[in-house]
Formats: sequence, structure tokens, C-alpha cells
Amino acid sequence: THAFWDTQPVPKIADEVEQSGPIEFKTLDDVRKDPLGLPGLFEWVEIDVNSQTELQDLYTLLNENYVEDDDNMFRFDYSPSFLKWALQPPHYYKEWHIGVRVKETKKLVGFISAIPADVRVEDKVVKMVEINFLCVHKKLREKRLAPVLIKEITRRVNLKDIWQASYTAGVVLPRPVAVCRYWHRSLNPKKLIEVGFSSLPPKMTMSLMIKYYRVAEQLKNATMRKLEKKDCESATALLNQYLSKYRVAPTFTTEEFWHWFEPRENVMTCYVKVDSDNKVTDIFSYYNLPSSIIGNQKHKTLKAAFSFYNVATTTTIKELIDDALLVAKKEEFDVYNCLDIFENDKFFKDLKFAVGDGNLQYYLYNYSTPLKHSSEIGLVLL
Ligand code: YNC
Ligand code: MG
Repeated sequence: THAFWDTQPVPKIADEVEQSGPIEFKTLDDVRKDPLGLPGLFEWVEIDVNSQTELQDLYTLLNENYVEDDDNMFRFDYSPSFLKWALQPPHYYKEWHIGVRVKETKKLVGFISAIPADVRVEDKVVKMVEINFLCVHKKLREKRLAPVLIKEITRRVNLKDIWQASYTAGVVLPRPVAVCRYWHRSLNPKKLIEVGFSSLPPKMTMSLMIKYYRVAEQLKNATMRKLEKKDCESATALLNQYLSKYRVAPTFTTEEFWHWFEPRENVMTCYVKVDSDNKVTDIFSYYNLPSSIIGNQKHKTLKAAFSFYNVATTTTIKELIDDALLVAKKEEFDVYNCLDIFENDKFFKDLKFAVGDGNLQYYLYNYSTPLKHSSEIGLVLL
């Protein structure tokens, strides 16, 4: 049982869901106007990510306390510039960047965020938020602070007349819309073995391993280049068209598209191919999310690229991602990670991806819809 989740508008694990739609209907009159109560030692704050010191506080909280793998060997290390980008898309609200500080010392010990997004579920575009970066300091775990953070962000989102949310988590809660898996493509096998991310199979030598994972030297799509502002209208149209074939997928305005895909050093890489009329025909993109390597003397950081949105029309998805691997290798990534959403399982085997351990669940808040296969999901959350 789930003392908190059983009180929330989400389907029960055992419910039969056949139709899509909201679970409960409320109006602004039903929403409390004052913040949830916090234990007396703590206070609510808004984190202003445009302030260097507040951004640094958030960075440090997450760097020391955010998501780890099941064996506690690696912990996500979202950079300050990544966090600024992730939290400030068009029409973001600063009051949705919620912190909890210790009153006396002002130490930041909790955080949760929401950003606005239009996500289509089956045939309906739903105005919702994406929830991310829920974090409670390690010393304050299992004291039921997380439900307070979730209820407070829900209240602040509801105050803007928004009643649905999407989020992903490694834990199983009531109730997943899809159960997905990461696959990993080694780019720097020697380092991945040294840090315990991968292991040398029996009868394999390090030099054979290095040779096996070598990437091409030339782009398969020789004319691919970085996305530029002038590509935006055409690229947005191409991406929205492509996303229309998935059961759960966002829709992007041109403005949102540019925010999410504009090349940003050490944050976002996006390449496009254009035809003779300057129309974008193919896109690959990935974001830069390193992990801290916990307790390794030689290596402190694992440099990981995470596949974002890709569209292939004049090439195959396999050749397109092969090009992404080449660029990621040039940018000195150690590994390229990719969920089994979209049509991604078409290229895993050929491009030498290996399946990861642990699932990533997709969720919707206050919206029920039948369970989806991972390949029906067209949404990437950071
Ligand atoms: C989780 N990840 O089940 P029950 S993902 C949601 N998402 O409730 P306590 C979670 N709920 O089962 P702790 C959750 N993890 O009793 C736990 N829960 O009903 C539930 N880790 O609370 C859990 N970040 O405070 C239980 O647990 C209750 O101290 C227990 O805190 C949890 O960002 C956490 O993995 C995750 O920092 C904060 O462990 C802490 O353990 C931590 O006693 C490392 O909480 C970092 C980490 C989570 C990353 C993410 C998405 C979050 C989605 C939250 C749900 C949003 C709902 C929609 C809201 C807007 C609605 C509108 C409109
Ligand atoms: Mg707690």
C-alpha cells in the first residue's frame, strides 16, 4: 500500500483502464490559497536559477543527493547550465522552482520543479506540467517530506488552472503508463570497464573491446550540421509531424523547439540535414548528463550523452544514430544512452547497444490511459 499515492488521482495498480481522460475534476475554488505546512525547522523558498548563488545551491543539493544507480556507483551530475536550461523553457514560472531550506542555516535540503508542456495522449492534447528534480537531502529521507513537496507543487500548478502532469521515475508507483529501459552504447570501453560501468566479457581482451566499439570516422550523412535558428520553422514542423505517430508525445511551438534544441555547449547537441530548399529532412539530438563516479580514485566523472528526439526521412534511423555516435565520440562522451521508446529498438543491435539494468517508468497525474508499450512513447523527460 501507498499511504500517499493511494490518496492521489492516479489509477490503482489493479484498475482496468480502457478509456483516456482526467480522473478528477476540480476548479480554482477547490485549491488552497496558502502553502502546505512544513515541519517547524524548515521554510519554503523559490529558487531563482538566474541567481548564481541560488543556482549553485540547487546544483550542490542535486550533485550530492539526486538519483543514483541501483548499486550506488554513479549519481547524476546535472550541470548548473543544464539546470538553467531545463527549468526555464518559454512560459516557465519561477514559483514552480520550489526549495525547502533549513530556517536557521538556510541550507537547501529539498527541491521539486514543474515546467509547462503540451502533451498529446492518444488523440487529445493536454495542457500539463512536467515534474522533475524531486530531491530530499540524504539526512532527511523517509520522513514523508516528498509527499509535502508533491502536494505543494500540485497546489501551485493547480493555481494556474493546470490539472495534469507527466513524470518519470525509477521506482514503481501507482501507476505506470509505460515501463521503459535504457540501452547503452560504449564509446570509451576502457574507461567504462575501469569504473565498473561495464565488464570485460570472458575471452575478450581490452584491445579487442576497443576495436569492437570504434566508431566511424566519416558521417554517413555528410551534410549534417548543427541546427541554426533559420532551420526552426521547418524542423519544428518535421518533428511535430513525426511525433504524431506516437500515443504519448509533446507538441512544440517554434519558440519551444528553439529553446529545447538550440545547440548549447555541454548541454545540447542537435544536428540537422536540409534539402536543396533548405527544408529540414533529418534531425538528431542528445543532451549532456554526466554522472559522478562514487569513490573511484582515477575517474571522477562519467560523460554520458542521452538520446533526445531524432527524425530520419532521407536516411535510416540506424545511419542517423550512427552519425550521432560519431559526433558524441568527437565530443568525448564515454557512453551514449538511449531509452527503448520511439522506434529506437530498430538500431540497438546493429549499433552495438547493450541493455541496461533497472526500468524507467512513465507516469501521468490525474489522467488515465491504457498501458502503453515503450515503443508507443514519444516523450523524453530530462
Ligand atoms: C518518486 N520518485 O512512494 P507512498 S524522479 C514520486 N516519485 O509514498 P518520503 C515518490 N513519489 O508510497 P524519501 C518517489 N519516490 O507511501 C518516493 N516516492 O504513497 C513516494 N531520492 O516519502 C513514496 N528523485 O519523503 C512514498 O521518502 C513517499 O525521503 C515517501 O523521499 C523521496 O523527479 C525522494 O530519486 C525521491 O531524493 C525525494 O528518496 C528521495 O525517500 C530522493 O518518506 C534521490 O514518496 C533522488 C530521486 C526522484 C526523481 C522525479 C519525478 C518526481 C515526480 C513526483 C510526482 C509528481 C506528481 C505530479 C505533481 C503535479 C500535479 C499537477 C497538476
Ligand atoms: Mg523525507
